[in-house]
Amino acid sequence: MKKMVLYTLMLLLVAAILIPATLFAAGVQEGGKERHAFVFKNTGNPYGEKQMDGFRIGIEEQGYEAILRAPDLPTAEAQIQIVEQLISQNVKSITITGNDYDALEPVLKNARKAGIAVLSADSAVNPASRSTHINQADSEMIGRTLIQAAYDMVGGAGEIAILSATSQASNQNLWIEWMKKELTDPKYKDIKLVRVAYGDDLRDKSVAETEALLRSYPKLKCIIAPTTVGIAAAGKVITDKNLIGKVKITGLGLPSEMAEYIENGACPYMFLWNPIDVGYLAAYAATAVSSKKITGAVGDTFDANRLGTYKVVKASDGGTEVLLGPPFKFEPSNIAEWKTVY
Ligand code: RAM
Repeated sequence: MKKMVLYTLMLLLVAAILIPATLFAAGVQEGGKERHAFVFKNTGNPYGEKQMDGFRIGIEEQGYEAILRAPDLPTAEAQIQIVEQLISQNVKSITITGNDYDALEPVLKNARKAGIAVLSADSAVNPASRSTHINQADSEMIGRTLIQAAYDMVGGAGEIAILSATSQASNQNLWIEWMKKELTDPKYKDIKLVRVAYGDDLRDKSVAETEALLRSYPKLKCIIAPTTVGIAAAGKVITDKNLIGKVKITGLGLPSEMAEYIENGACPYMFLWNPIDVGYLAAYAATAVSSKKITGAVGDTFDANRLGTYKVVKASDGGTEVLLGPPFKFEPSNIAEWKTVY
């Protein structure tokens, strides 16, 4: 009798160890839910939080579980470690906002070899690393529009500077490339781009870089910051230093963070898309790839629930992408209505 009880206890113990291990190996949690991961550039970026919120909502409404990760600092090395952990957790998909275009390729290829769907969103990784990329808006349009905005703000002549995120961020770098192409138009012969500075999407560094630009270029008339962290930092510096009207700010900013600087005139106008929608669209693209409904090839279509049907198109880097839609202009007349939205 005692032996029977002992055997039963042993069997229960073995079952308790084996059942969760099998579930884990199949990429599901105890509750039976598939897990889909999103990796952003770094923590402490409200834009990234909104993008991840959108991803979580899109994953959860499909009945799955979302894993949201970001390193403390926006480096490729730190993201590689996170991806390695996600591979060993056997998630179904990984969507990454890359801190580097090429450096993540080996680890992302390992993920794909392990059967995990890999996509990028917001800041692309190279085509060999991804099934497709979720692009927030047309990159050429963003770059050209920001130069046109600066031209308009400085009255067609003067020194301008760019305050970017990290020097490796593929989204910012692509926009800057288009800004430079736009500047080759003879229309801009009196506009001088004096420097591209990097605030690394860190608030303090972005403040310090803005101050350094103002010190080095006392005639500076406009700062273009194609990053939500950079533009908010620049808005604060211009406001604190009483330079409103003397140095204009434009770029890509969150209405919630920039309302103050649009209302006080430091930033006459700026642009952005809805970061929640970028994440939400990524959630539907990720599950479409992981469930093998699509491969991420040109012409593939998938349903993104409240956003409608999307088509995979050719990207300028030779890979494919899904385009969310045109960016939106935020200015004094509409900022009040948007500042509570995102
Ligand atoms: C920052 C990030 C992000 C970018 C926005 C505009 O928050 O660098 O990647 O898309 O700005």
